[in-house]
Amino acid sequence: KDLRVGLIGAGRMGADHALRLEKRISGVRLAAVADPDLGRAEGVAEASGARAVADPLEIIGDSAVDALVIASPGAVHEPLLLAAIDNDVPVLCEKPLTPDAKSSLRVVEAEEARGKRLVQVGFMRRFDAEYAELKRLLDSGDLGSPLMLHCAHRNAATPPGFTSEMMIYDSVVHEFDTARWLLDSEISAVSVRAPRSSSAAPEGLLDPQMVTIETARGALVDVEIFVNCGFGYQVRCEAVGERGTALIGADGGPLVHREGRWGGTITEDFRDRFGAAFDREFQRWADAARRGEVDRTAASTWDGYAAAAACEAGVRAQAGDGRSEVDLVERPAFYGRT
Ligand code: ISE
Repeated sequence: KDLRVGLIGAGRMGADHALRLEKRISGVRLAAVADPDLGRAEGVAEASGARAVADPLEIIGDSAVDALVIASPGAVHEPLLLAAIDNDVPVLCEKPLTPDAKSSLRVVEAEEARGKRLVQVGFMRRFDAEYAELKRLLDSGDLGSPLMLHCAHRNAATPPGFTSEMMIYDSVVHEFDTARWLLDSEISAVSVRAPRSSSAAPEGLLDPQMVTIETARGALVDVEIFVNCGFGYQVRCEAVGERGTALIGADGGPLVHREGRWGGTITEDFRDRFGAAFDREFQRWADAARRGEVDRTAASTWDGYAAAAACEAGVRAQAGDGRSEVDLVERPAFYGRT
């Protein structure tokens, strides 16, 4: 029996996920789409004949919906997640879990009180083939104990209204999750510094920035976040261990030689660079939900909270004297070991 999925949020991300659910994920059916802009919900729902509503709370707990994908703005995630947990509905929630640590912690506490893992957070890089291979390499010990990660996270350009703080909580949030996941450690402090801004950056945007992540187990992660690099969408990570290094995100694809030139192409946007990762994340999520489980390789509610706490430290560091410690509560046994 197909998993009947309710999609909340019919914007750019939601529309992309609707297509994914309809065309590329097996064992699911898009059963409902909710968006305050009913016209937009109807537009996304049309192809699959799904029900379109304006109020997302109408589809949470609806007997015709088995599971939820939340792709609405982070600011509205908390009440939706709490309603889903209350109704025992499995959820794949696009990052961020919620915009701040305090509200994320409320979701952690609600899920823990429910006593059942229901929520996954959409940190899709965990499902990217290169990141997964890097994680396997690090876990195997082949590189020796990890000491550092060197990361570059480059976007071609940013939408209007993108702020210096968003570069931390909307962009570098991915490195906070991948650092915790790759290095199997919580984050203890975040530093933020910046060179002079690029002349291509919109007025007032601190772009690029250099973020340094200190992990509780003593590793250091440096992240160049550059969101108006102009040339394409590029995400790189080089792990440095005591006995070796491994680099991912070097430009893939065919090496083309023609008319006296050589080179390849660079993806434009995260949806093509990580399209296959989203597909793998969604398929594993749907398969687990049909078994009444969550995909334990995905980011949990705890991971969403820990990323939110690191983002807050990053924004504090950016606004303050450059470095800030991460405030984290004790990790509940319900979420396993660090
Ligand atoms: C966006 O929200 C994402 O999640 C992308 O992965 C990231 O590269 C981009 O900077 C964010 O704005």
